[in-house]
Amino acid sequence: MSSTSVWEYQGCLFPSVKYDTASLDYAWKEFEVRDTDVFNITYPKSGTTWMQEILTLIHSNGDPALSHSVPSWERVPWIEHTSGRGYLEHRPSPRLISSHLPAQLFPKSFFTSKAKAIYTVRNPRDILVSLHFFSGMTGFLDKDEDLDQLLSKFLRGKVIYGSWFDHIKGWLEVKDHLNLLLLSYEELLQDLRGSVVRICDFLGRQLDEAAIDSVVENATFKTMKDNKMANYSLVPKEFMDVQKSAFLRKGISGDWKNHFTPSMRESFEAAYKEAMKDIKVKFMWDSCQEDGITQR
Ligand code: PPS
Repeated sequence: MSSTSVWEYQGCLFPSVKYDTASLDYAWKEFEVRDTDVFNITYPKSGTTWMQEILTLIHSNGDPALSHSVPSWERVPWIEHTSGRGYLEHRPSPRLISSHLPAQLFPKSFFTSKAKAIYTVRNPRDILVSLHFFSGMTGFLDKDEDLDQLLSKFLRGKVIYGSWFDHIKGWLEVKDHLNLLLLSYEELLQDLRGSVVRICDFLGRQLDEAAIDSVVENATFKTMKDNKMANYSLVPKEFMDVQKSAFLRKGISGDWKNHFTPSMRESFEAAYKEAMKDIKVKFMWDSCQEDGITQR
């Protein structure tokens, strides 16, 4: 597929499928955030689908019926998709909403609301590997490139949703003025139950032990991989071919070590060090290149 598969809106690249100027304008300028809304914000490949599952399960008190009968993208839809308005405008509260948007293109009304948001971050090295396999299984992203070429685009921000560095910095800059919980994919991996409890506390949801157990059980990699409402096997093959690469592919941290060459490591480390030098938050992958976040 040629590079025309992505297009630019306000300086940021978007896939040509599921997005257009009207949908991005709607999300940014028209969408009316309610104080009861709960947002699942991520840069792509950082754990969006995982959080969609966790939020659905928390909101149904651990009952997996909804997450096993309605696709994840309908349960916790993306505001910026062309289908966003239709799914969300008349949905009763509380709405669960996903978004990959950078802070500067996020609904303006969010910043004056009391809505809650969870921003899930992931080691960008693993995001890059995940994105590479994802690009290979979709019919709407460039796939004629090796990981090295994707790395070069990633470091220049010439990938969908723009620069990871800008995304992170943009959200970290505003987080203290918002109802925002910062979580990492690696924390979810390390302690799923503890993370679910943290999310419940943040959302003010009181689930009993059995309900929490059910959230955890139904949000494991294995359960989600077998759940056709979460594994994207329902999507037509021309858009996502799970035979080429499963959407829930490996579900681990540190896979980048199996794919980065020494020269890729070197260029990534140099770019990361420079771009992140003023960042106050210390990510655990910065010290052991594996795990979640700690605040400095
Ligand atoms: S997307 O396309 O942006 O919505 O993708 P996203 O859901 O953000 O990220 C996909 C990666 O998340 C992994 N994933 C999980 N890992 C562990 N446990 C669970 N339950 C889980 N659910 C999704 C998924 O496998 C993708 O990562 P990779 O590294 O490709 O396996």
